[in-house]
Amino acid sequence: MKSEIELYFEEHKNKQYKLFPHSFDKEVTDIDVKELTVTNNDKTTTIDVSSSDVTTSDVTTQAYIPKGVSVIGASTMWSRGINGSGVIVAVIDTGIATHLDLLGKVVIRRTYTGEITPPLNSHGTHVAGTIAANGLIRGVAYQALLGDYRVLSNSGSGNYDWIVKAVYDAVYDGCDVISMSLGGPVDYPPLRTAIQYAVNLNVPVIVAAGNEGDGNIYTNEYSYPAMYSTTHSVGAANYNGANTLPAFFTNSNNEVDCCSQGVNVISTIPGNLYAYMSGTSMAAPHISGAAALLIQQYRSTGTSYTASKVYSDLALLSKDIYIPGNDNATGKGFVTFNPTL
Ligand SMILES: [Ca+2]
Ligand SMILES: [Ca+2]
Ligand SMILES: [Ca+2]
Repeated sequence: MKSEIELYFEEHKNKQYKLFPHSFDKEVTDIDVKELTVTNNDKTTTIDVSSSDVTTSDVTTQAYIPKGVSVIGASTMWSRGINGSGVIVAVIDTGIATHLDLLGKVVIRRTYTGEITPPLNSHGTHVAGTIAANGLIRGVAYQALLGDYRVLSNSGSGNYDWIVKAVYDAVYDGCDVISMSLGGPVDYPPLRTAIQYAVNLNVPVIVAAGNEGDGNIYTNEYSYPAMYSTTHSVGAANYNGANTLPAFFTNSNNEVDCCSQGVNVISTIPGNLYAYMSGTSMAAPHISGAAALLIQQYRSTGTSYTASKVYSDLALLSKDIYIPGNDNATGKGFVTFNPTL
């Protein structure tokens, strides 16, 4: 006799966890690779800088700073020596491919999907680059290390229990932040319990809000684990100063905590390439990187912290946008370390 939950899994096996970009592939060019060609180890490159999403900022490093990394104000922290050093971020996703911009980054690799060949799906590598790339482009916490927890297959599907196991493993492995750019429509109690466990051990869990949004802030769309109050749920926006708006696809509900750049985000993909992708999946890793910066800062000043402190400090960094005050699409607002933005 199968349990209710086993029957549920059989019924929903391949649709529980879907990658967010796939839900609106008609609206964005998912894998729109621009000309960013690595020629050799000196990292000479050509890049299509006609796109306003890519800006050269730090001339001393020659690294391209993607728009989302720029507008989260990461360089404000970098200039104080806070760059993610000593912090490990768990990326629970499709796996992280080898990439010159991620050399030496991945210190833990676990796979739950049964796939042992390099990931073909770009999603996890893209997320990883936004957090910690350190090469031609820079992630928010470019000196942070990564844990690769591969719970979504090349086809983009996963099993709830793999994700539950990955959360426990990430805590066991000593990861300092958990980043999850995934979600499904169901509240699965073991996942709720696993996330509570991580949070109790001071590991903040940063989660994409989901892409089922209808462009209407007054209707709710739900995704788990983003709906758990123990996570920090990140919506997607397209930064445009005081006129910053939420992305039309971003889920709205009263558990959205903040937002970050989630439209036309350039980052690393397999094959030493780069691509623009959109989704709350792309917004969340900016905040995971921000959490890594906060944790390094706490440690450097001998400040003890909890996951709740990370969340509340992220809330303090959230600049109100869109409808005045906390709102269901952008939460407390657009996170930035740059007080002048
Ligand atoms: Ca809505
Ligand atoms: Ca929340
Ligand atoms: Ca607002």
